[in-house]
Amino acid sequence: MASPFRLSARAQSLKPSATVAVTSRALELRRQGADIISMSVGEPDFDTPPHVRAAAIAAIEAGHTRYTPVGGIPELRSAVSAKFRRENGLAYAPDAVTVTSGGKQALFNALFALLGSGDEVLIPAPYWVSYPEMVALTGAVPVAVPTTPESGFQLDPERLAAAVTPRTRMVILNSPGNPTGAVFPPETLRAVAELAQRCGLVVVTDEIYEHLVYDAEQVSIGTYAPEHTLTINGASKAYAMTGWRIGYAGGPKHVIAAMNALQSQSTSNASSVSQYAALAALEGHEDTARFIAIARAAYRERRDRIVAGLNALGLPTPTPQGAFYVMADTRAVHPDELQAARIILDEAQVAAVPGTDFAAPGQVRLSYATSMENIEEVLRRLDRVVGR
Ligand code: AKG
Repeated sequence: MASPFRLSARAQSLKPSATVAVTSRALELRRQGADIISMSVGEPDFDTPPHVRAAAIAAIEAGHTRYTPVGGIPELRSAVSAKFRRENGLAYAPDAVTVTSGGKQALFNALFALLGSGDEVLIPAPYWVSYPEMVALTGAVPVAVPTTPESGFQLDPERLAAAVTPRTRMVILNSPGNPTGAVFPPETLRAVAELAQRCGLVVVTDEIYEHLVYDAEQVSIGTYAPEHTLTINGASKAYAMTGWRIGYAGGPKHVIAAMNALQSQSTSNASSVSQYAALAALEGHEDTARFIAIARAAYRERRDRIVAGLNALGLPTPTPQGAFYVMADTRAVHPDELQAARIILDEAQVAAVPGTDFAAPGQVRLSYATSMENIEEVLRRLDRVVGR
């Protein structure tokens, strides 16, 4: 008899996350004894700062191990509100803020609170793999707005405007961007803000890489069009807290309330212990800023080394201005990026994510959130693959 567990149409149409899939495969191969260097997942290789770890241990000892309010403990919502004001110039009151299990869940809740069947959502491409999948899950339609390596993957606001139709409801921005590392300058953000105001669009801006900028200025688009913007951020990338799963969003109060209603029916609240850890990261922002400065300097050095190394190998790679990814043109390895990533994994034992699900054909994404020794070794291994 056929299994009664027939998957829903929604589950059948959903692609698993390519970034998570490659990372899981690398971990599995490593468990089997293969000498894999993972350049796949976007995860800081630094440990969570000591003042944050200490706060989590203290929270456990103090018994903060129970359900919390759905949108987060009041102290953390106040600290997030203060952070938005201090670091981004954004005025989100504590009740215009919600805390989620990672930035990913903030995005998920926001899209489910705002989108309906047939709505169109503009997403500059290459994009992070999860944006179009989450949009499609809501029944809305993701619409890619291409950018090119030649322009450093900069968004052309006129191209964005040309993609607007009567069904367009939202633009998703991610600057600094994953996978491109592009940082959109103030004039681009101002043009997108004006477009949102003119056409009545929502801007969902994912600013999770805000602190990882090297040669550019990071500006929050919410300062230009506050009434059109929902801002998403989190603890993962800046504070090396990926496993703690703390994200947050600031936006109009009725949207935050709808996101909380969704959360109350799904995860209830982000981990109580992690919330106290994130609180320490935000309240101890001077210590945290010192940690970020050290990490940023290390990432910059690694970026410069890997970009120079890949270009010297004949794998054209633009210099990203932010985040910790490079997009290498791997057509010298194989014209198809899926094959190129497979060859790089099998023959060089380097795990990297093919550009396919980022809408980046011919390219492979490497995360340089790893040691300089690993980067040197990756370049030596790739030399053997490219020079075959
Ligand atoms: C990435 O590797 O692109 C990330 O953002 C982390 C993993 C994920 O996709 O959630």
